[in-house]
Amino acid sequence: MSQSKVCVLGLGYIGLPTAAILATNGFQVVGVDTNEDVVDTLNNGEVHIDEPGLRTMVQAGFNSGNLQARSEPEEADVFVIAVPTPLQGEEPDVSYIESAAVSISKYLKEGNLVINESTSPPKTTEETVRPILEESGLSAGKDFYLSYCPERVLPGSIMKELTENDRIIGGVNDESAQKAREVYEEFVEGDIYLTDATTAEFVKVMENTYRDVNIALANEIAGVSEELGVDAWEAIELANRHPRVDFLRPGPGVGGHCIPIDPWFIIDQAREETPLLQMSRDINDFQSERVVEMVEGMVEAVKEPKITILGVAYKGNVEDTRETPALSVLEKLEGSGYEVSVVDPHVKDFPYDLVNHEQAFRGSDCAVLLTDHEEFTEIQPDEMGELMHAEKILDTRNLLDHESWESAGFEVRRFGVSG
Ligand code: SAJ
Repeated sequence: MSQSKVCVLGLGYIGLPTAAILATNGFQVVGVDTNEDVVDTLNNGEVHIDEPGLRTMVQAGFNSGNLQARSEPEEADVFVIAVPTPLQGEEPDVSYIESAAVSISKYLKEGNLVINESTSPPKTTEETVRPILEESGLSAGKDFYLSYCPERVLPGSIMKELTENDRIIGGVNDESAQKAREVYEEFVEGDIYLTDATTAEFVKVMENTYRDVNIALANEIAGVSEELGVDAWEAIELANRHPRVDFLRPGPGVGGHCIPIDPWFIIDQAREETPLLQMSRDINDFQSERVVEMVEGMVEAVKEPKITILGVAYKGNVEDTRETPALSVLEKLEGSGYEVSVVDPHVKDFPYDLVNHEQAFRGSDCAVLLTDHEEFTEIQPDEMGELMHAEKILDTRNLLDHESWESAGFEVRRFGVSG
């Protein structure tokens, strides 16, 4: 299948790495994005996504002539849809997938293969993508092939996981699944499993829903631990010694463009069948409230407190702030009349000013660690303590060496450990 021409629609966190990997594994790739800035950035030799190893691979693709960026699709052997599927409220929005399918159908030819990689509500490929493509007069599974193949890469190690992870491919028929396998086996080192399109769509959202429910369980365990006077982190560590137990970790809430979103793709299809998924979403969203309640308890004697926020990215060591729980923490703190100052060494733009450690800690009544960035473990508590009005810190990720902060004179609070 290599030497084929592939058109990748959507040059975001998944589309661009996929285009780059295909271009350095024998395919001629045209990357397409409706955002002119993205196309211009790439054609100027720049890369708009901060992901280890991505820039090198994109530039190798461009330098070899096997990767180009365009704002319109063109005729190809294979089309890959890798566009966003955000939520509108609690409803999945598949309009980006629809417009990608419409733009493909103009160029669709006999023998083509179309692969939808975008996280999709189950049945989207069969009931939304397929009819749009068949408006070309070609029939899916016969004149052209149509499959669904989700990614399962962890932001921060996308380039590695895109090749190493197993892939699930779901075809509208067996031949479509087989045709898609011929593409992925050119670069996937993991195992490739074939099924139908709807099962593959369901598997993807199940995986992230599994994680959301288990994060909610960890958050609930943290609340109970505080009631019991038990250290939740120690209890989870010990429970996970059981060969078949794997508790996740409490935190200030669930961010990112997937985990807080994907459960709604299942809830939306079967609201009455999903009380656990809905309750898990509520539990995880309530965590930001818990942060504010704990901070209020730590600064209750202070008039107009200043709060230092450490980290606004949705998780450690990434720059992405999509759906970050930090935003609701900040809005709630400001709503309570607190002054806030924000530090995040990874994030470039954010609705709040991003300052350096000294500016953030100076005159602060309490620091709150929301994101487990590695850099925060290097903060010197005694230096920061001298700048602060009161030496207090709430570590919602159990990241810091709390003994060294305590010996520097700090009152340290942690999620899952009573005060
Ligand atoms: N979080 C916790 N406690 C934990 C783990 C995570 O509070 O124990 C929080 C994180 O801080 C973050 C959010 O949950 O705010 C999501 O983080 P994550 O690491 O679970 O997920 P993502 O969004 O970076 O990546 C997930 C992965 N899915 C699974 O692990 C099942 C990845 O494999 C998917 O490809 C990705 O979603 C996606 O794009 O779908």
